[in-house]
Amino acid sequence: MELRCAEPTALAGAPKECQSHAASMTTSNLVERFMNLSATRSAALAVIDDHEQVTFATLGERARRVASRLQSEGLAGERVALLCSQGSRWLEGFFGIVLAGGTAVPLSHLHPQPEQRWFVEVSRARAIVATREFSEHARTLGGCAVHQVEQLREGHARSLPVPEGNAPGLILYTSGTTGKPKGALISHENLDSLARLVAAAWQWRPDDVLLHSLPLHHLHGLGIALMVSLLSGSTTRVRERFVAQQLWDDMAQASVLMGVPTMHKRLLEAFDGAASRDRARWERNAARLRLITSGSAALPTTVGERWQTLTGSYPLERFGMTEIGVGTSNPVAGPRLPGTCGPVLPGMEVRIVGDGGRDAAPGESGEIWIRGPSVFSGYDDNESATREAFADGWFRSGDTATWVSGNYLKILGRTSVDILKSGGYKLSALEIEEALREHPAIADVAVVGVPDETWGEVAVAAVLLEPGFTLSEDEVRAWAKERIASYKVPKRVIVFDELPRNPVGKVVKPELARWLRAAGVGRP
Ligand code: MCA
Ligand code: AMP
Repeated sequence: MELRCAEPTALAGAPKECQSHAASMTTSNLVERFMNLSATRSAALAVIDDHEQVTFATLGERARRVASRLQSEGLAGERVALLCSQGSRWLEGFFGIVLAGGTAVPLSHLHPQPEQRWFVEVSRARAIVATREFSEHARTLGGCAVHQVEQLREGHARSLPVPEGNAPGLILYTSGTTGKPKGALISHENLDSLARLVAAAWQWRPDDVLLHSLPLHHLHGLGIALMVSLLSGSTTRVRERFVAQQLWDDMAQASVLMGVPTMHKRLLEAFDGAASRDRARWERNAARLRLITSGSAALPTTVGERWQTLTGSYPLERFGMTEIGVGTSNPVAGPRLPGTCGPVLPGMEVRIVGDGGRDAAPGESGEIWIRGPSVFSGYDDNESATREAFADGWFRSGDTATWVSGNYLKILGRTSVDILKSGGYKLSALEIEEALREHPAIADVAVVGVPDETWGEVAVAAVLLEPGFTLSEDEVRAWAKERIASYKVPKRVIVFDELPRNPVGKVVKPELARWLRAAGVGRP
């Protein structure tokens, strides 16, 4: 593949090494595409955030300066954590790290300090790149150096070698069936392929404007939304956080909206609660959008149908995962089947595999297995988890599904009772239990997912107390919030005298869920 760097006019001193790497480059490269865009789309707006509007040329130039400074600090090729506000500076930090051949480890301000410290430690990050507002806090996160993006981007840009496509560019932490989250190693090629395949399938155009308020420490916000839009040379309107009323107004200048089902539900609730004058304006705004997508969790058909009534189109649902990118997608043009995630995304391979590793017959269910260029290479420093996650080169998703209408994927559930999806975040019951067990008054705890209208599912903790202790729900939640992200903190904490157990003493979670329903927790 020919590697074309940004033209000197757009990026002064464009790296000569880029050309020399071109001959040996066989994989598609994230950095190459990003740098090309800063020349070919130089004057186009790449990002609009709450502070500024930045063109592709400026973004590219700033990222190269950040990379050059990181290089001179001895951080080329190293793992670097990123604690930045969402917007242009996040991208400058991210691309600065990957342009320097490093691996970015995005952190989130939604995590309390002990969790952030754990991510820094376990990822073996050598430094933290932070925006001004987070840099003081970042200094409390471990022994590594902290660099402020606003200062890094003030230096001079130097020549930089282009990293190989299979080099890890990103580590995203994802909750699993073990206590602590696992770090998914995502290569430049993985991200680039994801962006390419999704952009092609969703007919992305340079004049698209994506409305973005998803968190950037997860693949939906980072890869499926931001990278698809950015690497297509189009504009991304990034909001620091999701505010429904604001998004309705933002739609006036946007063409694509992506969200998790909880966001869609909240948007529609805000619409229903608004004054008729606002509703009329918002309805016009929504009608301008060419595409609304939903993912990360199942979209209730009632929510999808409301969007259809408002805009004329049912939201496009697709199946994605941190480890694989996007596996299937309903079509942009063509029938979208509510409650399904559509056919296989061109460029990917998806199977539904039943017992004994054979493909499930039509109408049968099985586990979703995926193969393709956006599938990650493995979990960081965790060979056994990586081995278990793959079978014959296929990634085993842990989701149970069936094909409907021939080739549309319908997700039926998960193979593990310990994985929850709440408002699009994957939560590990075991991780939450492990955190709660640290409380001196808690003798034992079991966490289960309970269906919920707004969040899809919420975590509920059933606890047994140490003799002589009392503990209120609020006390447990407040205590937990200092240790785990508040979106992981169980929405309800119920004290029991005993828990349903099997003969070997393990809590029988389906039975516990029934107990909770009997106690009035969760939908009947
Ligand atoms: C916030 N809270 C939550 C959640 N979000 N609790 C459970 N589940 C959640 N998802 C907590 C807050 O900490 C707060 O707790 C209380 O609920 C009320 O918060 P609120 O201000 O109403 O929420 P918010 O800040 O507006 O957040 C709602 C949200 C957010 C915008 C829907 O959850 C969100 O950004 N979700 C997206 C997650 C995502 O990007 N997943 C993608 C994973 P308290 O009051 O106690 O302090 S990647 C993936 O799944 C693959 C790749 C794919 O297919 O996309
Ligand atoms: P994560 O590990 O956070 O990337 O979440 C990936 C998981 O989200 C998948 O394994 C599915 O369980 C779920 N998921 C993603 N997209 C959808 C969807 N459109 N409908 C239902 N579940 C989904």
